[in-house]
Amino acid sequence: MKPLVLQLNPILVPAINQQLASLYEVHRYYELKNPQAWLDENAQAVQAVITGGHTGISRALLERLPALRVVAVNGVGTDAVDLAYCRERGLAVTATLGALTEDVADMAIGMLISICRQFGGGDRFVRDGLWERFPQPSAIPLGRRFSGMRVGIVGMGRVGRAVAQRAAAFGCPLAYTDLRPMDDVPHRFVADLVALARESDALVLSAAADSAQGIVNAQVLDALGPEGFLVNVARGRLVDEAALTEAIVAGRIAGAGLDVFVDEPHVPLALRGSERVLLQAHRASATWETRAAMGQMVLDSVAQALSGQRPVMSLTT
Ligand code: 8YV
Repeated sequence: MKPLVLQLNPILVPAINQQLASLYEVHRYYELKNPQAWLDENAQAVQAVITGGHTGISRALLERLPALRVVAVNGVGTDAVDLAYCRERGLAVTATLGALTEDVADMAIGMLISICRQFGGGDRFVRDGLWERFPQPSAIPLGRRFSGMRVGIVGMGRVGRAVAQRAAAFGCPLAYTDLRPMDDVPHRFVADLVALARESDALVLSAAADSAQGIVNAQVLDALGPEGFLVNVARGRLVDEAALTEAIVAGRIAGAGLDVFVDEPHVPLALRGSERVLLQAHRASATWETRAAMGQMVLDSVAQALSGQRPVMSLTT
């Protein structure tokens, strides 16, 4: 009999799904009509869980799965999994470390350039026929130069470093904040986030959200100021979303590029209605290349755990 695997959110690469199906009896929790009834019948037999970084798994569900040997997160964020509990239980929680770094950094820089140069507004101006109605160049406001902008990076992990590498290529002076300065990072460390915001033209959020919550608050946004831009490719909850919405609507910051939100897929209406923001549906890692690499890591982690090995990508065992 094939081992039973419970999948909590979809994998979008068919070849990965085919391999999963050939090796395991895969049940898609998100497609179950009656998840409780399914659990009553099958929970005891589940050996592996596959989930997304944002979805994670609740402690209550973990407690219902006594035979579980691995939670394979198809992502790098493990903030939605109770790692301390899993560690105590000797349960492997794996992540797709390193697989999505380049794509997420590309997205951060892409969004930053887009909000500085108003790609969204420019596209709509042409698409909606406004260029023909208002052909004079003054019909669209001038944008802001990204090259050379002072960029502050919040969270100097893999993604933060990849953002720094890209921003450096655009001639941007860089500074960063994190829990502590890092010996192997050549850029300036600024311990205080308000101070970093004050001396940055753009803040890029690439921090883990395991403990940090609402760190980008009204004070940080005001320090960033009416000429400043914010990009978030990490987690929505790093930002006080109500404060951000107010700052955007009042023009207390210049603009924001947001791939993540507090309560996905819900995005505050005021943000949806603002020309100052560029919105994405949590897609920073959504390329074929990255999702295939992530899927392969998930396959490897499940195989390693179920064959009794410590998964190479385990964060808890
Ligand atoms: C993914 C993420 O969209 O890595 C993460 O933590 O949030 C994202 O890159 C997600 O995990 C896809 O399942």
